[in-house]
Formats: sequence, C-alpha cells, structure tokens
Amino acid sequence: EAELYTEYKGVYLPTHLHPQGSLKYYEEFTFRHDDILIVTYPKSGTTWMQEIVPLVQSGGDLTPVLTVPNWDRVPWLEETRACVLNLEQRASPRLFSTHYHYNMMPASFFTVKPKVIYVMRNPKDVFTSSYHYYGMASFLVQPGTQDQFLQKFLNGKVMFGSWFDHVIGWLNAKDQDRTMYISYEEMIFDLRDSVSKISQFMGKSLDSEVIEKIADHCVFKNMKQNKMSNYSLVPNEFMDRNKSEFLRKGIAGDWKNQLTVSQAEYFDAVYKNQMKDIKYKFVWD
Ligand code: PPS
Repeated sequence: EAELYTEYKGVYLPTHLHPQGSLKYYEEFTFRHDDILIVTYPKSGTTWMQEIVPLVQSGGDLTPVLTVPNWDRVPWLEETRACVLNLEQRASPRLFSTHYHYNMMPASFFTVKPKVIYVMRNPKDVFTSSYHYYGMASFLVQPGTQDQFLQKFLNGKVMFGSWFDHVIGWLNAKDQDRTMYISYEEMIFDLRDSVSKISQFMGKSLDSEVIEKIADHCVFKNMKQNKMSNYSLVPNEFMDRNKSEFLRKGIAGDWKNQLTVSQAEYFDAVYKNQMKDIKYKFVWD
C-alpha cells in the first residue's frame, strides 16, 4: 500500500500516475483565464466530458476525438503526461482535467480564474464504478471485500480521498460565476440539453444539428467504440479487461445491483451526516 500510493496534501494518489515531478509541475503551473478545466472526483464522468468538451470546441468536427487519446486531448494536470505535452505552447482555449480537491489547486488557479466544469455523480454509483475499477487496475490497492471497500471509500482511504470532501469543497468554491455544475445523471437523462448547456458555458453557439451530432457520438454505446476514449490503448497489465472494462455499464443507479440493503442504508446515513450543511439540490436526493 505504501508503495502504490503517495500521500499528498492529505489524500492518496496512485504513485504510478503521479510521481513527485508531476505534482511539482502542477504546483507551478500557470493557467490562462480562458482555460477550461474539467474537474471530477474519479469515476464521476471524466472520460465522458473529455469527449464532449473537445467536440463542442471543434464545433462537432470528430477529428480530435478520433485521432487523439483522451489523456492527451484533455490531459490531467496532476498526471505523469502533463509535463511532456508542451501545454505552454497549446493554443487557447486549452482544455484540461483534474481530480484535485478545491483546496489542492495551485496558486495560479485562484488568481487567474480559469473556467471550471464540475461533474458530480451519485456517490453510490461512484462507489460501484470504483469497486470494479480498483479490481482491474494494477496500480491501485485491491478493493478487498465489498464491505472493506465501503469502509475505505466512506473514510476517504482511496485515491483522491473522500468523495464528500471533494464535492463539498467544490460546491463551496469562491468565484462561482466561472464554474458550471452538472451531474452525470443529468447527462444520462438528457444528453442533448447537457451538451447545449456546456456549449453555452464555453461561449460556443452551436446549431441544434451540431448539438445533436455531438450528443449522438457521446452516448455510451457509441463512445465505447472509440479506441481513443475507451482505454483499449492501455496495456492489459495495467487494466485487466478480463476483470472489468473501463467503459463498464454507463448507467445511473447500478448501485442497486451492487450494494446490499444494509450497505445502502449505512451509506445513506453517512451521506446524510456528511452533507447536512449542503444546500445544493442533487438530482439523486
Ligand atoms: S476516471 O477514472 O475518473 O477517469 O473515470 P470516469 O471517466 O470519471 O468514470 C468512468 C465511468 O463513467 C462511465 N462513462 C459513461 N457513462 C455514460 N455515457 C458515456 N458516454 C460514458 N463514458 C464513460 C464509465 O462507464 C464509468 O462508469 P461505470 O458505472 O463503471 O460504467
């Protein structure tokens, strides 16, 4: 465990993906005001947004998403590849991802104020997706039994720490006018409307046919076919597809198939306590 994870600013990070040099690079990173940053707790819709945002940017031209892997197209700033991608040379508006909590963000973020698209997902589905992901990814600590993983997840002893801290931190973020909040569930419910809202936020006015084209490309069964986004380029030794696929089910409410009744009740009790001061109206409440 000590080797697989690095503790950084109070959370576990998978060492393999986030060596010290990468963390340092991000600490010193300089944002531009028109950068667009996709922010997520892991397993909340990152990959999905890494498909939608470049397509909005390109006005529906599929070339970027069919030719560039998602991790280079909308790179994670804390991840090992960021420092070799020459991000300083990229044309504006640059597109980035991050799993950082609000209070982990580097200094430049608070002064430059780039745009943020914050994607949230029902934490019971985040748990479910994570459970399968931890089981297939060789660079993560194996989840153990479902009960054991539930304890780790609810206590934030997993990569990127506590879901509650992440969501609460970003919901309480200052400068909310530069932030768009959206949920995975809204995207499942009406993808076209979500794409339309995202394009408005990005300041791109797109025709309804273009919005429809983007939404159609980004539905789960279509996106699953895109090898630049479905993680099939990652060797099996890192992600064992015999155990689970990265684009696994792509639905809302799979926790009902995963958690026992008592596990779900326990989860809800912890949730209620942790989220008691949050006024935000979640789709899943
Ligand atoms: S990561 O590791 O943080 O980048 O993972 P992330 O991409 O945030 O989350 C993975 C889950 O998102 C699902 N996904 C989608 N659902 C619906 N539609 C589309 N197009 C889509 N793309 C990715 C993916 O299947 C994972 O959820 P589960 O529940 O495991 O299927």
